[in-house]
Amino acid sequence: MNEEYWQPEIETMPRKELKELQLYKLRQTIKTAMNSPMYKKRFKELHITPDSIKTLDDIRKIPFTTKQDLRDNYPFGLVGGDMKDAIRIHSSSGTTGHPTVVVYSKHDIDSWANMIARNMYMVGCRNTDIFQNSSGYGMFTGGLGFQYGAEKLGATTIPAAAGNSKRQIMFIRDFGTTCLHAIPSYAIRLAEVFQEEGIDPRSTKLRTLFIGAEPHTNEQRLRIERLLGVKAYNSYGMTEMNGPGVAFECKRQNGMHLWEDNYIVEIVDPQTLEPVPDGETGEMVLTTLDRTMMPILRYRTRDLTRIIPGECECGRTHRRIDRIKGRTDDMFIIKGVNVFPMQVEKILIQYPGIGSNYLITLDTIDDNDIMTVEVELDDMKSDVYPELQKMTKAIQRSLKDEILLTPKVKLVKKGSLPQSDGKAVRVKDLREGRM
Ligand code: DLL
Repeated sequence: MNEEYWQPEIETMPRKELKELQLYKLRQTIKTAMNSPMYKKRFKELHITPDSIKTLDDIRKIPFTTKQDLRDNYPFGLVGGDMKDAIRIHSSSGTTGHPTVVVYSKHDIDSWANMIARNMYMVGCRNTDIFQNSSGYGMFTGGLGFQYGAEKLGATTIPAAAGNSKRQIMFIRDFGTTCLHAIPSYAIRLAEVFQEEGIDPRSTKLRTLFIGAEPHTNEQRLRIERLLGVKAYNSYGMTEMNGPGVAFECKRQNGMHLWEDNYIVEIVDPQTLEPVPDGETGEMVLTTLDRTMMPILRYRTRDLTRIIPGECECGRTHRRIDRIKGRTDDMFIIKGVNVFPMQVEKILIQYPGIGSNYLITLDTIDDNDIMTVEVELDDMKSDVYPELQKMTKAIQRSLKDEILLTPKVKLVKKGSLPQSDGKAVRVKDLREGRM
C-alpha cells in the first residue's frame, strides 16, 4: 500500500518530538483556560499554572472535566478566548436541561477543518474527489465539520444533508459522488433504497465511505462495504472535542489514529480513575491542545476503548484507539441522535395517569432502527380507549420535541413491564450486532 500524507512532518513525527510538542501546547492551553471563569476558579484553588506542568505526566495534577461541568457553566463558562473572536457555536444533542455548548474561533475552525482534510487524504481522497455529506447540518457537528474539512481538501462538495434517500442516490449518480459521509445505520438504509430502486451501487462512482457518530461492529462495517461496494472507514469524534475528526482509520482499517498533535489521550479505569496500561480497555479522557476559544482539559468522554499497542504499518506515529466498545453512562445513540433515558422519563412524568415504570426498546426492523417507549398506566385509566389514544399521541409529540426523533409509544397495563430489584433496566437494545 502506497502511503501519502497530508502533513507528513506531523503525521510521522517521531514520538519524542510529538511529546515535546504536546507539552508545549498543553502549557499554552492552560494559559488560555486560565481566562475562563470555570478553570480560573478551579486552577486558583489548586495552584495550577502553566509552570506546574513540567512533564506530560503532570497532566494528572489537573482535575477531570465532566459533562456536568459544561452544563453547570452553561453557556460560556469555559470560554477562555475573547468572545469577539468567536465565529461559531455548536451544541450536542442528548442532554437533559442545558445542552453542551462549544464555541470556536477562526483558528479553531481552521484547525478542525485541517484535521478532517488530513483524515480524508489519509484514506485516498483528493481534490479531484466528489464528496457528499448525508449528515444533518446545523448544530450537529457532522454536517459543517465535514463540509469545511472537505472544502479544505479541495474536493467538490455536495451538502445533501440528512434524509431523502432517493435524492441522495440521484445526487450520487448524477454528480458522480466518489466519497460519502454517513452514520452507519443510515448507510445500511441507503443500501436498502438502492436495492428497492433496482440500482446497483457498484454502477456508481461511489468508492469510499466515512462512517461514525454511533457505535457499530466490524461485522456491520463489512456488511456496509459489501452492500454498497465501498471501503468504509471508522471516524470518531464528539462535540466537546470539536466534532468528527478526533480519530480516524487509515487504509489498514485496524484502529483509529488519534491525532496527538491536537489532543492528549488518556485511558483510565472508570472506577478508580487511575490510568490503565496500553492495550487495556477503560474510559477515554481527552484534552484539547489546539483550541484558542474554549479549551477543555481532561474531559471524561464516557466512551470505552483501548490504545492499540504497537506501531501502524502506515508509518503514522499517532497512536490508535480501538472501536468504541460502549459507554460508562446510560446514553444510547439511535439514528445518530444521542439520548439519555432521563430525557424520556422527564417527559413521561408530566402526564397524569402515567406510572413510573417504563422501558425503552431499540430494535432493527427491515434494516431500520426503531425506538419504542412502553410505559405503564395507573390502574383506572387503562380502558378508556379514545383518551389513551390521545395521550399516546401527545406523549409522542413531546418526546419528539425533546429527543428530536419520533419513537413508537405504547401505554401498557400496570405491572406488565419487568420489575427489577436493583437498578432499573430502562433500555433493551436488540439492534443487530450490538455488543
Ligand atoms: O457524533 C461527532 C461525529 C459526527 C463523529 C460525525 C463522527 C462522525 P456527538 O453528537 O457529540 O458528536 O456524539 C459523540 O458519539 O461520545 C460516542 O459515544 C459516539 N461516537 C462518535 N463517533 C463514534 C464512532 C458526534 N466512530 C458520541 N463509533 C461519542 C462509536 C461513536 N461511537
